[in-house]
Amino acid sequence: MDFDKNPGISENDITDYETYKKRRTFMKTAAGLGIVASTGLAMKSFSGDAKAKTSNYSTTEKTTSYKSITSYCNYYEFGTSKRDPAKHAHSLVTSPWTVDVDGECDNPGTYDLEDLLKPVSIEERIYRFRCVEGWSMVIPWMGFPLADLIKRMQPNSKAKYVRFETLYDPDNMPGQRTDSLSWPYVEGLRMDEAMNPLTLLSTGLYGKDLLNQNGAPLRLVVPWKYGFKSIKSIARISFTELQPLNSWQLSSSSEYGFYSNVNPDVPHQRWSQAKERRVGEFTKRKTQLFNGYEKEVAELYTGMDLKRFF
Ligand SMILES: Nc1nc2c(c(=O)[nH]1)N[C@H]1C(S)=C(S)[C@@H](COP(=O)(O)O)O[C@H]1N2
Ligand SMILES: [Mo]
Repeated sequence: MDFDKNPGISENDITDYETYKKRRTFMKTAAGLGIVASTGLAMKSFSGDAKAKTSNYSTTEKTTSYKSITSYCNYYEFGTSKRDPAKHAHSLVTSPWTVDVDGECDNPGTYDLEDLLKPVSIEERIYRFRCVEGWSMVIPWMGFPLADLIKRMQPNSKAKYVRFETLYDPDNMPGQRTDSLSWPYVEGLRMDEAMNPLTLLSTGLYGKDLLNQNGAPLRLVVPWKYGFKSIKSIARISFTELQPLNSWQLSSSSEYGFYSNVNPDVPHQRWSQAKERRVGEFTKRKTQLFNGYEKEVAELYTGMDLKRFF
């Protein structure tokens, strides 16, 4: 990844979030009055639940526009430039979708996404999101705590880490026919990081199911870590005893570590991490330790030298 000097997107559409909230309120009222027509033909949406609650963990900062979030993306399976995923990710087939669960747990198996999502209630989480390249966004995710799913899989006492894999499908993911990264894309979390209530599995944003370029149909969101930890289009979840190696470590271990906590005091090998540009703004702002989620997550790292465990 390269330091991003200018995301180059102006934020004309600042009212996106207000519009979306109004639509949701309207849908809620309409549902209450029983006037929402059901055609039975529409594709099932995982994230359009008008009843979804906004979480206490949500920031009240101004959200980034839907247009920016869906057009300025990182998804190397579809190319290495920011515009590539929105142009090319339509070739990804996201339905039907299964997730393999394996490793140190009592309930391994191949699960249909619909079955995995049946018992969960989707809520809205407005999180800051910061890429290691130096840009950031505020995104209203639709999702549920990863902890909910982990508990159902019953990890055993050997399970110290959770490892995630993106779908491996070089026929439909052109980037996987190049060596821009090691494939499939892999990420990992320590078990306590995975169980932290901030850690989300997301199915959507702005009340709609994820578009392919944002990681449909299921992606991770870890708001206190650099964006690359938030792995897209998850096809496998494994419980492991050993710390997994992620794709960025495998490609450049001096630049990317396992922890990847947002940390203004630990520069990347090739650039400072002290500041960031919020997409849609011109003046850079100071980057906050743990991306501003210090109160929620600092205790996970007590006693650890975060310069060494970067
Ligand atoms: N499978 C996969 N997941 C991925 C990536 C990727 O290239 N492939 N890029 C990561 C990076 S570097 C970032 S910043 C975020 C970007 O998420 P967004 O495009 O939805 O904003 O996705 C992360 N997840
Ligand atoms: Mo990133």
